[in-house]
Amino acid sequence: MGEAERARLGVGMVGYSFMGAAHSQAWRTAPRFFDLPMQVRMQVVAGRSQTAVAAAADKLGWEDSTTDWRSLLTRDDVQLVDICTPGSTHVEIAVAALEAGKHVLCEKPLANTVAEAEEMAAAAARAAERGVLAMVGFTYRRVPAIQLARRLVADGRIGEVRHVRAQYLQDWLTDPTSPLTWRLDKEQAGSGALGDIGAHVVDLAQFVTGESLVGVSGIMETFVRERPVAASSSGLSAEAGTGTGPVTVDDAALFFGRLSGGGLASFEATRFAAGRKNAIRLELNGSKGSLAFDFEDMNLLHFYDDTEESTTAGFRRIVVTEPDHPYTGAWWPPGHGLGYEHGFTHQVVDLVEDLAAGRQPTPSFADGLAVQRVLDAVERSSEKGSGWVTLV
Ligand code: SOE
Repeated sequence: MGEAERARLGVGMVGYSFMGAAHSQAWRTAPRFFDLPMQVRMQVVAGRSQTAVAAAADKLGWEDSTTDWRSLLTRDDVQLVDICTPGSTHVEIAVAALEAGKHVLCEKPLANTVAEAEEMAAAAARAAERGVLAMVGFTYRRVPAIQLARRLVADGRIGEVRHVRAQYLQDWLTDPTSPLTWRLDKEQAGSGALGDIGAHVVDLAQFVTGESLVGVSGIMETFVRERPVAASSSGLSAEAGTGTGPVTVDDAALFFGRLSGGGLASFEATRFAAGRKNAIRLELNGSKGSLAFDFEDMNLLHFYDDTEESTTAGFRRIVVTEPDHPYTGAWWPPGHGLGYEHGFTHQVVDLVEDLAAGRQPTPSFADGLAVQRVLDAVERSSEKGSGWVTLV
C-alpha cells in the first residue's frame, strides 16, 4: 500500500520502564518487518520526571516527551494511547483516553480490581460504537508456537480438552533482600504473582482452548513479608534504601478450575521457583493427543498424536519457524528463532491491522475483564480456605 493511502497512527505512550521499552521496540520494529496498513508514528512518551522521560524518548525513539499524560488526550498527532504504567493507573488513563476519542493499548492485567476492569470494559464498549477501539496486552498470545497450539486445538487435532496444566515460574524474588518495587505493593499492583504472571497463564489457557473457566479454587502465599524499601528501581531490579516495609501482595498463587468444555485446569504462578527465569509452561491433554510448550524454549511446540500407531507414536518436536507458521514468514529463514520481544511486535501488527479494518482487536477489554474475574475468584477462594468460587 502506498504512503498516501495509509492513514496515520500517532502513538502516545505512558510509562517507559521495562514494558515501555518492550512496547517501544515493537512500535519501532513492526513497520520495518511487516507491511502495515497504517503509518505508525512514535509521537510522544509521557513520564513523571522531565529528565528521565526526555532521556527515555531519546533512547527508545520517541519524537517528543512530556510529564503530563493528559496532554496526549488533546494532541491531534496522537490517535492511540499505549498504557505501560502500574495497574493502579490503568482505569484513569484508559477511560480518559477512550472518552477523548483515542484508541487504547493497555498493559495487563487490565486493572487492579474487578470494579475498575468493569469500568474500563464499559468505556471500551461505548467507545467502540464511535469506532474507537481498545486492546489489552496479553502479549504471549502472539508467540508463534502459542498461535499454532490454538490452531491445532481448533482443528480438533487433540480432540476434546481434558486437562490444561499451566505454570508461570520466575525467580526474581528468591533473595529476601531484594527491595520492595511497585510490583510488591497491593496499592499499585493489585496483586502479586497472581495478577502479574498468573493473569498471563489464565489468558493463555482460555485463548488456546477457546474455552473459559467456570469456577476455581486457590491458595496464595507470601513467603517474605518484609523487605528493604527501594531507593530506586528500573524494571524488575532495584537499589535498596534505608529501612524495610511490608510486602502486601502474594509471592505465589496455586489454583485449579473447571473449563466450560468440561476439562480440568491447574495453574501455578510464582516468583520463587529458583532457576526458572521466565518459564511459561502449558500442557494440554485431549481425547486425541497432547500439546506442550515452555517459553524458555519458545520456538518449539511439542505435539503428541494419540491416533498414530502406538509402536511409533511419540511427542513430535515442532520447530515453529517455518514460513507458513504464524508471523514467522516476516522474519528469518527456518530455524533462526524468535525471542521475547517478538510477541510485542506481533501485538502491534495485529492491533494496527484491526484498527485499519475498523475491527475489534483481541484480547478486548471484555476479555481482560474476564481474566480479572478469575483473579478475583482465586483471591476470594484463598481467603475462604480454598473454597470453590463459581464464575459466570
Ligand atoms: C514481571 O514478572 C514481568 O515483567 C511481567 O510483568 C510481564 O508481564 C512478563 O512478560 C515478564 O515478567
